Amino acid sequence: MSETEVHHAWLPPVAWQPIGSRRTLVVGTGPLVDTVRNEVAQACARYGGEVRTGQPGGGAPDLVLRTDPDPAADGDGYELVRAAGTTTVRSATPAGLLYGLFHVVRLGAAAFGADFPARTESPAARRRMLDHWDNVAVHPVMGQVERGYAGGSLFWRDGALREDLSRVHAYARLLAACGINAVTVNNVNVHAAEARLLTDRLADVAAIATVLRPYGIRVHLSVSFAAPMLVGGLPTADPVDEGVRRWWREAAGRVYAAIADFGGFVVKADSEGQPGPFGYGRSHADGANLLAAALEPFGGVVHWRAFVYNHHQDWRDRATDRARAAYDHFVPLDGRFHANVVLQVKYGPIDFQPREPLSPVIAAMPATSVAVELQVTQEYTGQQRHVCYLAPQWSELLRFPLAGRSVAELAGGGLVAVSNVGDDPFWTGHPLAQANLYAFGRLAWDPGADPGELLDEWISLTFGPDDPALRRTLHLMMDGSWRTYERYTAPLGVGFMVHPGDHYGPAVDGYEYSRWGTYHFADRDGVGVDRTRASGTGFTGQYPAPWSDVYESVWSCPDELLLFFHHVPYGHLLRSGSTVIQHIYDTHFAGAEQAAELVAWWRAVPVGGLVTAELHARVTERLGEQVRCAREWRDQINAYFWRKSGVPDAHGRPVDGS
Ligand code: GCV
Repeated sequence: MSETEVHHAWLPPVAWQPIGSRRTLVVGTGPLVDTVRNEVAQACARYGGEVRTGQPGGGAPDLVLRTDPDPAADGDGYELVRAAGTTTVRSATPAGLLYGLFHVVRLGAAAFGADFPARTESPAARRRMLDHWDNVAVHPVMGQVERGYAGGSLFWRDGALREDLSRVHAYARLLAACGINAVTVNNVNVHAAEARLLTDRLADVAAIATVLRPYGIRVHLSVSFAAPMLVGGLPTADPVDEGVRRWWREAAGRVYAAIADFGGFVVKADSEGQPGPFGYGRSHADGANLLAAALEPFGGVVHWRAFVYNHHQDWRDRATDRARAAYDHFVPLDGRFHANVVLQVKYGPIDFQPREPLSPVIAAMPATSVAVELQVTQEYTGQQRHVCYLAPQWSELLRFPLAGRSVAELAGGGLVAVSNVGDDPFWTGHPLAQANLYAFGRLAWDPGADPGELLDEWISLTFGPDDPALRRTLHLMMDGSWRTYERYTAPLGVGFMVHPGDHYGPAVDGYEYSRWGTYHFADRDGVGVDRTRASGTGFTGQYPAPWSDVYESVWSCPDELLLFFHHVPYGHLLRSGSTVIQHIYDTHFAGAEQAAELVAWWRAVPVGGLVTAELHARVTERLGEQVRCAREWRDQINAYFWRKSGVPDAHGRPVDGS
């Protein structure tokens, strides 16, 4: 594969062979049905099969893809059955047919084997969305893609829309194949050039929408709360100002005139320097409802982010707790948001750490539509240089019974994730990081799906179904990789300890005396943040029963979250039976060793078939960096806590970095 070619990801031509070598009947009309027909026709052109429309002649079809027009129908579901030698997908909407087709692709030859009874599939989340933190103009610090680890943007280059959007077309296919149906095309930090996407550069957004539409994907746009001033020439952005309200209505009207199926706005307000309603003494309900009212006539939604906290904190001030902020700001507003506002809440109360408790906001706003936000881009999980398959973490989070209902059920507003793709030939920098994007889409569709099975599904699609040895190796390398990463980084849920700014690699005190509110409070006696009601910041009180009590007590708090909720002595005995300090040493030795084992496993994988020389070399190069970085984490963390505590390793290993 040359640098200009693009990796096929989970849609290599061979994945289409079972369909492409058979006879398929496609019944239905409309643009999405055309997409289905074209996909099947391309597969048939390659593998000698046949695609028909209308009534069949010349023998029964092997596959029937049928959408029965039902104007009242909504949604993306379908029915799949195999009987009397024919596999049939039936849907009430064209979108359902598209997702049904990709289900048949996933099944491969099994779709055409023994009969199976009818099963209906429909997504748990209506909106399954990827946010791109892509900048139109290259940002002096954050570059073309904020927290992007896979090259440039698929959409934008050096201040302009890319002329060639064929990568966007290929991306749309991949996204539809894993169930994604919404994409935000620019960063939530909206700078000057990006603010204009709403006005004089709207045509750029419309051009992207045209490419994504055939795959059932709607475009959303991140907007600045200050847009009426930045691009509208108004003296204020105050949400109660009639001129401001009119400006947003007209802006929304222009958007829908250009993009009839536009999804809506995403807003980061009063957060990390972005403007918001606080600037006018208004609430976030006032702010969100302003935009919601403008979008309402057109059926659009506002994804309003709950990531609001004081990023000018004084580290001496122990009463201010960043973890509390979203709840304190938003829960009092429950019931005050318009129906088309979706509150977009990061899964944890801090910031996409490898281990955090769930954000209590998710369970605390029954009268508000809530979406949960995950991070596929690996800002804090190895930046696509480390193997870190995140689906086990997401699955754990989505199944968690936060208030008698799982997080997936509470997320009625959908699932959102920050995308990890760029213009890299492998899409994601690390080729194995493609699995995270795939698994996010599949979990957004079915949060109950088993992450290990999703991994196997991804491996079989991406590398072909016929290599059990490769499948075993990749499964071994990836399935436990999130826990491995957790072992060699910040211990027991305390988080951060990353290099300031770029957030890569260890810096134990990197944020300890900073304004960002991400502390660990290690001293000679102990470590951790006291967030109890009894003696700390009271954050545990934001949880519903039983979690408020489970987290409050040092004895019932799960080990993996202990230092998130408690400050304990190094000799504190964990539920596992180990002490905190010994756990730190043990997990860091083990984690770095497990990272090193990845190299041996991968070395045994031969180049050949869909494991091209380029892909093999790229993974090898990334693994080298992972091993180096994991060792660095091990030595810095162990040395730091040895120096603080003076407690030696019980097994006599060197913990001073020697
Ligand atoms: C887009 C973290 C990241 C920022 C990001 C922010 C957010 O703080 O480091 O780069 O900004 O989250 O989610 O808005």
